[in-house]
Amino acid sequence: MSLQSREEIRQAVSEAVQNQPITDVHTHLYSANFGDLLLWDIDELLTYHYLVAEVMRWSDIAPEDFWKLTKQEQAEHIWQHLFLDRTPVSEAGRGVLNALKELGFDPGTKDLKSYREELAKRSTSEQIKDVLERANISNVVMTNDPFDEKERAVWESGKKAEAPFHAVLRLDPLLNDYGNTKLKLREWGYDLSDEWNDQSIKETQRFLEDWIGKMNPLYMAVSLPPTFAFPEDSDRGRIIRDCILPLGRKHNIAFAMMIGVKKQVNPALGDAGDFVGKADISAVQNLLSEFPQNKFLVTMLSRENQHELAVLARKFRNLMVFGCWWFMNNPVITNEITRMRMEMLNTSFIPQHSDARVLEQVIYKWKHTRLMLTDVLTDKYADIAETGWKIEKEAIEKDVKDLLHQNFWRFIEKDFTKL
Ligand code: HDL
Ligand code: ZN
Repeated sequence: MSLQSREEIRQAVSEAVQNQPITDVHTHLYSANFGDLLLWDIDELLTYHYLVAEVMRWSDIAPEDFWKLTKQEQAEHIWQHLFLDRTPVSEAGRGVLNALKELGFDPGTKDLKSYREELAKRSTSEQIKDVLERANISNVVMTNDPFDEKERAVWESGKKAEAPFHAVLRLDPLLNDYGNTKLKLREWGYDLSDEWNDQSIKETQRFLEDWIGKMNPLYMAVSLPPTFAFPEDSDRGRIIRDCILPLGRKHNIAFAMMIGVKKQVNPALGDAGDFVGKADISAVQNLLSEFPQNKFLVTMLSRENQHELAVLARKFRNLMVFGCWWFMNNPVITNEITRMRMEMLNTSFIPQHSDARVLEQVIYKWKHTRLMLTDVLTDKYADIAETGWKIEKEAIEKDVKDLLHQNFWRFIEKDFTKL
């Protein structure tokens, strides 16, 4: 059935976007068997580090005093300053209200106590099932850090990611702090030399392959500073060249680079203390060009890097651009970035990931993304219909499936050593 009026197109787009189960390609969520590593409930929603940063602009509390409060007291402090004393118009504030609404609560009652009491009746597994169903999410990709003692213990006990959760091998301490991490790896039995030599390469690769074996990760990932450079005569440059990329080719595992974070510019704020900087994208260009048999997932944190990242993806098929990361995940920017990507890459990109740290966040992060994507796709299809091209409902559904699911899995499965 071909659609020609804008309203017909919008209706078909809205249904397709709503009905398409999503693969969420980057989150900080965990399957229920990882225990309290998975954060959920209203107090975790309210103490999300995005809201901690925002409350510090109104409250006079000293950060160190805030951290001494209980989780519930922290949540109530944020609720008072950001929700009761003023309207929660920020993206993170709106998100809490939309999460409550989609969970069947009435945010209009502003009755935090009742939300807390109702959620306390649920088990973690029940909440995971309910939240993923409401958000229509079919796959959740985790962030798994072998250097986090608590998480390491879960993996060492033999636990695995439970469907529909999938593991990712996150490597920030190895790539961004090798000097200290080397000492820990030696404690774990990896016989690393003082200088970088064949022994170091062999043992670092052994460490990586041990964890690839444990986790069966969909990709290896790292967050990188705006100063990230490649090639670079540094520990990071050598480990990427000698270990990450050879194993990526051997095991057909993508390397995800999340570039542009200035860590801890205000350490007193904890996770809320990270900042952003424009990166030199030539590092990505050099990697893509020198390693055509590797595949790279890339997202960047600075708005100023977004246009050149989209243009770079036009040059290299082994680059998959993904998400509107962190400070990019605001409607004014996600709308701009998604239109720019579609105008330059057609539908060959992954428009969003939730980056959720708290389970219920996927409800609002994906509600907001679906609203944005519906607007963008309606405009794009209307532009095409205006030329006399017939827009078919089935074609819309196929495009939406690519954007929200298939582009990721096709890229994960594609082996660039065999192209
Ligand atoms: O490094 C990352 O994966 C980032 O997403 C950080 O976790 C950041 O604190 C975050 O949650 N951003 O949304
Ligand atoms: Zn993240």
